[in-house]
Amino acid sequence: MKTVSNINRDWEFVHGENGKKQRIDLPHTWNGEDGQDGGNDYFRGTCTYFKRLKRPSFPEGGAVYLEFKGVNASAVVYVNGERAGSHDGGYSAFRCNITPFLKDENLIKVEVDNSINDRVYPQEADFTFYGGIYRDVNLICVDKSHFDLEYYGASPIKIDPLVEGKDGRVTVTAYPAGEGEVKIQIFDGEGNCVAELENGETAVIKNVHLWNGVQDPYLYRAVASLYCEGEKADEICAAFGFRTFRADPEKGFFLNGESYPLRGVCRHQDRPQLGNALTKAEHEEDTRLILELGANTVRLAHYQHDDYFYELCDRAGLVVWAEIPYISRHMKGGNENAESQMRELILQQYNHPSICFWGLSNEITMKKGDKEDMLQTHRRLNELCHTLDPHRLTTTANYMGSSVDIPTAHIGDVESWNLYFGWYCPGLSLNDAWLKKFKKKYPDRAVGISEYGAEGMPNLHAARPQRFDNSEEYQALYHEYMLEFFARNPCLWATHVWNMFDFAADARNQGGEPGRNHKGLVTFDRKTKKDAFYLYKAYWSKEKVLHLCGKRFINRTGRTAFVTVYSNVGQVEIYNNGRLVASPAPEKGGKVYKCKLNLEEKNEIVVKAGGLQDTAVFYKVKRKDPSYRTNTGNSMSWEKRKAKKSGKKK
Ligand code: GCB
Repeated sequence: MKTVSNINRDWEFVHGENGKKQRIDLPHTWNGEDGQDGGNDYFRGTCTYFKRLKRPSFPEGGAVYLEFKGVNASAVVYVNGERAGSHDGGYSAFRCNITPFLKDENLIKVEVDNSINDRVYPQEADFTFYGGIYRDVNLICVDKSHFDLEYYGASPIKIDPLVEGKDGRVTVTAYPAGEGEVKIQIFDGEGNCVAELENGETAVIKNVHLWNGVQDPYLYRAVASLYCEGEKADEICAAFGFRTFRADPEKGFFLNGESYPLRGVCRHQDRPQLGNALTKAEHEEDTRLILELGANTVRLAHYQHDDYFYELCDRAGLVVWAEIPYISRHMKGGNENAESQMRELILQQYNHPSICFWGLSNEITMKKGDKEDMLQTHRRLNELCHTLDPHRLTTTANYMGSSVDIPTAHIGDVESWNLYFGWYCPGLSLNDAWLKKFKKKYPDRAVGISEYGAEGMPNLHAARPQRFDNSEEYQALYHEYMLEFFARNPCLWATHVWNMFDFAADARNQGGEPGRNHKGLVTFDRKTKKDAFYLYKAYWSKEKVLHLCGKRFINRTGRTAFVTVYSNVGQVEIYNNGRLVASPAPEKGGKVYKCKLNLEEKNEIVVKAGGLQDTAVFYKVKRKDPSYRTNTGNSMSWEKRKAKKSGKKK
């Protein structure tokens, strides 16, 4: 029988620049510090990992594999000095058959390279490309007969569930290597066996229980067993779900025949110091926060995320947009890599019911490139997706600085645009104007907003918030507008906030904190929820929300101050120093309440609604608190460059 052992512990790491040796445990990155401190000068080169390994016991004729779940960006694996395998692409899994190289005592060496090149995506983007073996490494021992582990790092079981009326039809194919007989069983969510079938057969499940998004993410499970001479030689299982979906150009997204507007966030995965070297606990915390917000979809940007995250989305009912890092700049020499990353993404994550969309590219028209070659690449990627997966839709995240007519935008089944009007360009109302123009020209295309957002830092504040001030208040105002814009436009098949979390982008320097993109609704360390977080929560969550904004904006100047409250529990009352000062009428979808307050020396604000209460204290001060203003502004290159580009094209 197959055994899978995690071998994360006890590696030796040798830094490629300073030659420093270190005993480490995986997951690991060498850019945890220099990739987050700004300056765009983090080490991109080759570092080496070593691991001593005793020969594992495995049956005669069997095989031993090393399974790497994520190594950024290219890896060459050696066993006892002999090359056992290699891989290009920092976000997908790969395996090496190391059987022929094994001795009693073995030295595994992995050369990991995240240096600049023109072959492996991503090379240019607004995030840090942390080098390292930053996901799990497993040692897998299999019998002579086993399920195949040599096909693009894929799970050797493929599940195709379809819904027909009230029933589910599921075809399950397992891929044995070697001889044996495959038996497949299907279990429902309660653990009852509901079907038994032969390999490649289709089972009908009467009155199937659908996977119905966040409201009922019901999962089935398929188990394939491989028998050889009456003994079980291998077993593989995977969860799956039955659902139908479509994106209508006028009415938006439908899940299982019902309108289900996709409203959610994009996620970058990294954390302070850890970079991308995460454990399950961090993935679980991110899922909890996304669910707390009330989102029903997540765009897993800009690369393949950890297996476990897709699994969490399956269980949570979050509809996922999964994508490869074909981003910012088309590289003629990168076509093979873009295609192999797409192949791996689909084959490795095929069974997850949460995934409904494969993203072909992100803002790929931002730089001038070989346009025809880029177009061909998109056509090939699109075809590859449909060949490997006839059931899901393809999409693109397009650059707002390009014309709505760019052909790459229209190659996928649906499309989406990264719209930053009100941030990179002045004028929130340009969002409406843009969509109107798009719809006039392309009434039959399903369109969504794959990114929108504004910088917002919990330490920066403004009584009169403005674009580029990086204040928590401007970010909140911006999102107030965007939520109304979506309400006016139910045709949008999906909207994804950029971003759920702040993340590291070593090329940035703004707001007094270099190396960071602050468009998150939650800070990089996941500890602070910005005011905009509660705006979404009030709109989307079923939980009762009453949130008084500006709690961190303690020192106020002038005679009056604006008070903003986000709530979904009905009429709000606002008290200052024990006196009721306002019960404002709701604005903006009934979730936003604002009033102007006469400032006293000390203001103990209490807001009450639906049995909930929230408080803050503001002081009246003579001079603006200088710590509330950014002294670096938006002097960093990425933001400026992008603003300039978007402006130019208009
Ligand atoms: C985008 C990119 C994303 C950036 C974001 C920004 O359109 O797709 O990677 O981080 O803009 O904040 O500028």
